[in-house]
Amino acid sequence: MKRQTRREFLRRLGYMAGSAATLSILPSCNTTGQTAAPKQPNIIFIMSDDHASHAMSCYGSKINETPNLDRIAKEGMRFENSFCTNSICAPCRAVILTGKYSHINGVKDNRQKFDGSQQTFPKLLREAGYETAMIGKWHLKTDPTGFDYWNVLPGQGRYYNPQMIEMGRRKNYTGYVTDIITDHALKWLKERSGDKPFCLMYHHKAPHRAWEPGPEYLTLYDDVKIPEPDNLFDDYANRGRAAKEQDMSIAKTMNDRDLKLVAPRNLTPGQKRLWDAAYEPKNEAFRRANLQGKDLVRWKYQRYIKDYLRCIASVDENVGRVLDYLDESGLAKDTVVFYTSDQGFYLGDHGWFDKRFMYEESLRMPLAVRYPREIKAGSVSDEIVLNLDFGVTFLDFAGAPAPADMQGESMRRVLQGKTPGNWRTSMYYHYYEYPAVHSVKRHYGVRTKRYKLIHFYHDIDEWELYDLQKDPKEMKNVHNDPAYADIVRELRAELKQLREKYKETTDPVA
Ligand code: SGN
Ligand code: CA
Repeated sequence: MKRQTRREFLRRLGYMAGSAATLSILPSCNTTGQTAAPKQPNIIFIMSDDHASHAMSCYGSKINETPNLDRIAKEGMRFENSFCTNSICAPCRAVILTGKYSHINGVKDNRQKFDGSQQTFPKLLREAGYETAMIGKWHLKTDPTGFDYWNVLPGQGRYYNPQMIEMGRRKNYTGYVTDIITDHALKWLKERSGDKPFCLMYHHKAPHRAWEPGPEYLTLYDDVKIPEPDNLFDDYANRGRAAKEQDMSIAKTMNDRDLKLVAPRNLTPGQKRLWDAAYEPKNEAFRRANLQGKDLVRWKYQRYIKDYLRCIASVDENVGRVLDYLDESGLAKDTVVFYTSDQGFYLGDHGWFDKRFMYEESLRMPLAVRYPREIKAGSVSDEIVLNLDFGVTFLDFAGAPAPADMQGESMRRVLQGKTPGNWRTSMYYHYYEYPAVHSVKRHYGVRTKRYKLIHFYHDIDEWELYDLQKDPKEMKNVHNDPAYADIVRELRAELKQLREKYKETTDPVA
């Protein structure tokens, strides 16, 4: 598809917002003229970095529109209760690759290296006859294994003029990372030999900190005020030390680079001209205004959220290019497309950015899956699904048995609208990276559809309980409220059982 101008993009957003498109519900069996379902469908696993579901219009975002990402949900299934088991980048990716919790796969935090010699789903898919590729953000510190082709960013990678490592060889590119990763993904799709089913992992860096928008979107949202979350000025009353002692607040933690008061260092002269033309007038007005107190926080929130959403606009546009290619090439009907993010993110909620906490905004992973042959268009599931489940699910689509030591469950029957009767009713979480950047204390916990119990440990020993039905924004810890004593008892038992089930032996008060 031809690259669209910002004006075209905005016009399309307006059009999308106004039209209630009627979508046909495709039957899971073949309709006349359709070819037979392939034994092994192709898989495209699209993952962005730090994209919170409340910044996706199919999840009811009040702050942006994501028409292309929404297509996946509208033509497939959207998950209301998709969670990660450890809300940080490398650990989440290691869980996805292995189908095993962090304490088993060895990557508990962003500092540990992934042992690529262990069993992973790409290796198993290859054994099952798939061609596999990994393109984009990897962040696991060792070279990818199990892929016929890989081309990844080193570490976090750069937004502008990134370097990429293609099968071990470093190359520099001029341009914007979201476009470049997509160009590589499309090139691979177009050039692969085509005689095997494929699994493509197409992983964006965006919208990770420091939220540097692409050249087309530098002034998107300039003329609007993005609504603030109700708890932008949360004072953490009724909660424990962990929420009070974090270092990820919009008010105190953001620096001049985050706020674009200084330009990125590695722009070409042409990119720098565009950048300065977009930011300098706004920065000059900001400096003149000499804002203080809450007004300053409000300004920082607007600057942050607009840049974050601008990065998402590029992701949305580029995912649209891939979806268009699947349509044009005829691959769409035989390809299962997943869209998710390595975890959620705080969009000013509780006054924060970043992730890590087991609180809702960062525990949630957006998840939409399209496969017209099996998934009813426009369906929504509230079953609890986890990043732990992806590998087993892919193997199920490939018709390959999942090894007994993979800890996830296949989502395939949930996707078909036939959830097994014994599907999980709770999930286990564990975050380890403390002391470290953002100062989020170590914690583990259990979440059911209604409740969440968390134990913060290490240099603290505090329990929190949230009643998500009464308090969806988690503003009041009711752990010590006698009315919840029975719930606490039940959840503690559930937590113990989950820790045993997943062979979690980490001493919680070590
Ligand atoms: C960097 C960011 C942090 C972020 C971590 C982990 N700082 O250190 O804000 O929490 O990555 O993110 S930055 O100033 O370098 O952007 S993760 O998604 O890779 O886990
Ligand atoms: Ca991330």
